[in-house]
Amino acid sequence: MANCEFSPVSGDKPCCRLSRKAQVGLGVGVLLLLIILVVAVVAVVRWRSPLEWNGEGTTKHFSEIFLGRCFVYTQIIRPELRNKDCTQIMAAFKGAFISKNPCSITKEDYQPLIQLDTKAVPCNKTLFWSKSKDLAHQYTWVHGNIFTLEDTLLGYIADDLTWCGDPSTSEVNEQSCPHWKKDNCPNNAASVFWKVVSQKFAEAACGVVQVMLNGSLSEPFYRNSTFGSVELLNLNPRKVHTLQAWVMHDIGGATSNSCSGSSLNELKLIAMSRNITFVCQDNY
Ligand code: JS2
Repeated sequence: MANCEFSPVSGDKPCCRLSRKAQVGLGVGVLLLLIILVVAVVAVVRWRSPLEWNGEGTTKHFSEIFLGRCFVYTQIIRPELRNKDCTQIMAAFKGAFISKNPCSITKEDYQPLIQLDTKAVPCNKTLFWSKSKDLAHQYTWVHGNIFTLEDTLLGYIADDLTWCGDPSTSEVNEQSCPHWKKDNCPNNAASVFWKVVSQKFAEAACGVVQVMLNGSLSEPFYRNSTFGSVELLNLNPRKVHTLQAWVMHDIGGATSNSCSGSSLNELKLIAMSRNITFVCQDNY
């Protein structure tokens, strides 16, 4: 308690000197208050700033690129899609990952977007690929009447882009995004997107479907690839009667594998087990 003493000489009002114990208590209280204040400020700063990851951040000017590609695709490449609302498509795309934990994205998060992409590829015109992206795209660019996933609206818009969000903000995270391996984050926004659209692309395929494989690799076909683990297993045998593999070799490169190799034989067995006829051609 404070000891109150009246000083007759100065006529001052009674002045209260805190007891030693009260002074220590007050000091500890002030110190605790300061610590709580500092912790609160740090927490707010950290809460407000995006999480840091090992992968590259969202592609710069993401929204502008997204909208630009959407308009090019719907107004020039596929004018029959001119009535598609690119702003609505981008809102549905962002709605899948903005303000969410970037390592807990689900297939359901992308369903509103998938429902906006209704154009299916004509029968006999689907081209899958694995470790042969550039050649596959050169082929479809030249031939025009056969389509990879990246020749469809969503694949065309998203190809080679990086994106992720953060629980603390409604903006994309441009500083960093989770790396599926280094951050042990398989359910990141981009990986889940490609699995979802690859599955839908395969489910919609019909007639004879093609896959371009890289014969300069020791294993042109491997089960854990997106083609091997998602698309091949989501082909509908009631719609797809034949899978045609094109094993392509780098010109002047190693010819380490071909239709007669064990890797292609594994693919053949999987196709046949799903009642899909398998045909293979070297260097189609
Ligand atoms: C990250 C991307 C991108 O049949 C093809 C395509 O339809 C594709 O969707 O899936 C197959 C290729 O995947 P796969 O067999 O694992 O081969 P890869 O050469 O290792 O290509 C991996 C890319 C798969 C998904 N993906 N991922 N960033 O821009 C991108 N574009 C695609 N298609």
